[in-house]
Amino acid sequence: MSEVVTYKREDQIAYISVNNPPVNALSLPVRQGLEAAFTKFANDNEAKAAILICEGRTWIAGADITEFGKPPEDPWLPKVIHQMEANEKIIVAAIHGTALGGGFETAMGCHYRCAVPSAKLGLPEVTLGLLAGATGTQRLPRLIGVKRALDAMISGAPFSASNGLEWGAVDEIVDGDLRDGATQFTKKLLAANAKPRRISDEEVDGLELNEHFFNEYRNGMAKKTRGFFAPEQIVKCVEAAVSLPYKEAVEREGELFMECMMSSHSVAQRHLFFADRACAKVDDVPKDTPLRDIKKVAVIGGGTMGGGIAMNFANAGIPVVLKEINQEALDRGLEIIRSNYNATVTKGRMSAEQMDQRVGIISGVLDYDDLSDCDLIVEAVFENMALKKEIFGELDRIAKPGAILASNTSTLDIDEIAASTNRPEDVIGWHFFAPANVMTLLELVRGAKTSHEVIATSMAMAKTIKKIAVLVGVCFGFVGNRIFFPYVREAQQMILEGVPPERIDQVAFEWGMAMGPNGVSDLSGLDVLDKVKSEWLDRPDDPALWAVGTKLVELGRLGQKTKAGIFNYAGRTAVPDQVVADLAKSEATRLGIQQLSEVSDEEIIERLMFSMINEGALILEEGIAMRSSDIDVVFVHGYGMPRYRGGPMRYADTVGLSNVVAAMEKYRERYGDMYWTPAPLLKRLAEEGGSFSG
Ligand code: T1G
Repeated sequence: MSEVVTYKREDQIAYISVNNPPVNALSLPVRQGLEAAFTKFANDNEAKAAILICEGRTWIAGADITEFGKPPEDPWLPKVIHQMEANEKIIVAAIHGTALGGGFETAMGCHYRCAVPSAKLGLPEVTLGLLAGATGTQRLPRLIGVKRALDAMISGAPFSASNGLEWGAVDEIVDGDLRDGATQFTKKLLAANAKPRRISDEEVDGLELNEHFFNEYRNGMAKKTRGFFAPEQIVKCVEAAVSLPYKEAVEREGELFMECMMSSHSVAQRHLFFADRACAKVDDVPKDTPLRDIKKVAVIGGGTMGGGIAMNFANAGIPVVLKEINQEALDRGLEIIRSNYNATVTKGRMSAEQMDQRVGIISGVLDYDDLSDCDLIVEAVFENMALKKEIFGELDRIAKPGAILASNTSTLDIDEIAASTNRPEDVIGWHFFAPANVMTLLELVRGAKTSHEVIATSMAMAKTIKKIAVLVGVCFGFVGNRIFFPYVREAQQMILEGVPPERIDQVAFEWGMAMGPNGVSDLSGLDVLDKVKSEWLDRPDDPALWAVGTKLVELGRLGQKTKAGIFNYAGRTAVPDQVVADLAKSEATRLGIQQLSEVSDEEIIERLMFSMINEGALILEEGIAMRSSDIDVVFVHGYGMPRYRGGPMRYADTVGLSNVVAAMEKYRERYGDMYWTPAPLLKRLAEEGGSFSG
């Protein structure tokens, strides 16, 4: 037996235990251990039943993702699962934590399953651009029905043990000690002379399926899964489950699994799985850096952002004080919060009691002195450096020693803000993304003097409020917005060149972006972008930069909030407007910008994406981002880039850096050096045949 899988018989029951921290992933030693253990079980005549159980915090959480992309090593998981299932003696899975992917497939290879109430089960492979390739696409439909199985595999969302019991994936919920409960359950089965239940022997219940079922299912998922490879392969696997004998269908599943595994989408999503975790690691901040206790938080500014920020802390059970300049503004701010919560309750995603709990720990004040007992103060007023420096001067006066002073600025210099205090080591940027109570991304902006304690505490607190925190350096726009700026620039440049804005957005949407660049500009407000331009002191010397937006702002067309911007808005639907086309044409004439007779979809994507990639390379060279995958995390969590593209830097690797540079040289010919000179890092990596992700 391997040390990661042990076998111990007590009376008639063999306990086979997996112990492979941190999540009992099915690495090669585990698969080898399971194969040996179940061979021993089959030959152990004293053993009448086996319980498969896991040490540590969870049941097997899946195949070992670190092994993907390497040559597969025998025994393959399907082989181990079929060996277990074929056993003549019953095998019971005792589940706690998260039985996910290959872990849940292993549990389905057992004859019976019991679980503690808090356990979760699921097949989230689609989040890695994969499918449940160890017979999961064949077993789950047999266990819980075709529609439910498809929903579970296309969404990748886990379900609870109680749902599992209701649907048939779990046979017994075990209260109290899992091992004891599983033992009782197994003895009950033995007493009833229960036989091995082999799911592969069972037919898929096709009653709910008419001839149109699968195509209707495909149409239903199309908008959400557009351009994404794996979901269609999952549907094909389930079609095979319905139409082919089990063995043939499993072979089909294996073929489609390998196609997913080799896809650029899966490579990108596996990259992001580790990138999401890597960004929490700050190379120069020791793991054992002491953390400050955050018991009470203040938010200055009760606007949309301030209200959303306050909600994050209240949601985590941390008392929040909202500070405004007068009672009317404060009441308005508290009302924003209440209406946000009401909307969530109305959607059934929160109970009224939960809302009351949260609202109950949010209070309002008008004086800075009332913030003197707060451990973290987040300034969230509008983007004006003078105002922010004035506020931080006040905070320096009233805040208790050791209080963390954070600014929600989206672009401005944290060092300059910190210089308005006598405690720059306690100052840091906490850049939330709108809506602040929804978006998972949080850019933490370290100033030159920000202390390790403040950084470590901020990273830990970000996790507490369920944010993905990326630590970035000081520059205009930090990482996210600084990369977003060229994306908007190229979109508006193409509008000036005569490309309809709706075409640009459609191409970006079909590429996978949640929303096109022009729709996003209208959503965040063209006036906001225009204000950013005025604060961007070292912006490119280019009169055409965001000129369409500036012109529209002059006309009072600010975007969605005025029902007209680059598009007109009937509700949230963006409708093209000839006024904008005409305005763009006259601006192009004024600026001497050539109209483009035709633009391919490929050019639209290249100009939108490669301009961002080049900015990302500059950011890396300047040390503003610690690693290229951090830039990917920012873009996937903060700007609606699809995970199956992996983020801008991963996408560059997918395209090939030499191809990116060649395309840039093409645009450099047309537009000159200002925007299309490849960053030195990008050029060097391309010449070396290298990549950003290494
Ligand atoms: N393989 C390898 N390492 C893994 C892993 C996995 N499956 N899951 C987690 N880790 C590492 C992770 O990188 C981190 O490492 C540490 O464990 C703690 O993870 C054949 C093909 C289980 C809900 O997709 O969803 O099975 O950073 O920080 O927040 O059909 O991990 O500490 O060095 O996330 O408590 C399917 C993926 C795989 C589940 C726990 N399974 N994991 O969350 O901790 S594909 C999954 C998770 C598959 C089969 C297919 C979460 C978690 P480090 P963590 P957590």
